[in-house]
Amino acid sequence: MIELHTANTPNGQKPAILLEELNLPYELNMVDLSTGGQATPEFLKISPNGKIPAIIDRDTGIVVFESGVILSYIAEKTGQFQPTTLRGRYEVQEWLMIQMAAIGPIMGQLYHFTKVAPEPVPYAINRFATETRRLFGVLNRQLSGHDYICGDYSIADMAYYPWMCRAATLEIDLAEYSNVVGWLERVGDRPAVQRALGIVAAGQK
Ligand SMILES: N[C@@H](CCC(=O)N[C@@H](CS)C(=O)NCC(=O)O)C(=O)O
Repeated sequence: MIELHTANTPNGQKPAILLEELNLPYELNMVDLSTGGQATPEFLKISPNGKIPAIIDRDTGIVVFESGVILSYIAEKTGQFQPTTLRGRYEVQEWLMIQMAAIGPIMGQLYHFTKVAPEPVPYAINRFATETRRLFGVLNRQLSGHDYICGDYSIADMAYYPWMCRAATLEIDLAEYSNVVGWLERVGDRPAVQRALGIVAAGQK
């Protein structure tokens, strides 16, 4: 049984999507970010960077933090949602790393400067909006001729979806990215994805 410590954010949704896809039993523990639940001494023991999500695998005693690593751990443990070949698995890791290192942080900064910053900073908004659009273009090219990012549906898709589906909130016009639009529909139509987003939003299963 896996304990999932999470919150209703894009990174927090990713492991729930995989667990729902796998139909694995898991215990949902919501961390209240608004009251600093991520910075308590107990939580820092499982996630030293003070960020959700994190898991505790009670079967193995292994604790994992960082959403991309959590997806990789569960995929490796179950042998699902990643390719069976070494090359294929590393292709998934390449795309997962772009999500973790670029899409997440850049869209996170764009959200901050457009929705949270106490004063407008046009240089920052322009920088992060330009880079977000460039990254949407990268994914759009990768999805040309593929239904999913690495061919078959994998943990790479589960990592990108919760971020990419927020394009409208960040005023990213998807008209230029038709492959991304089709992919968003395919992934968003999956019952497990819908269940996961509903569960994390409700804070209960
Ligand atoms: N690279 C990390 C980022 C995690 C992250 O930024 N989590 C945010 C929510 S999406 C968080 O815990 N924020 C609370 C805080 O910064 O205090 C991952 O993907 O797991």
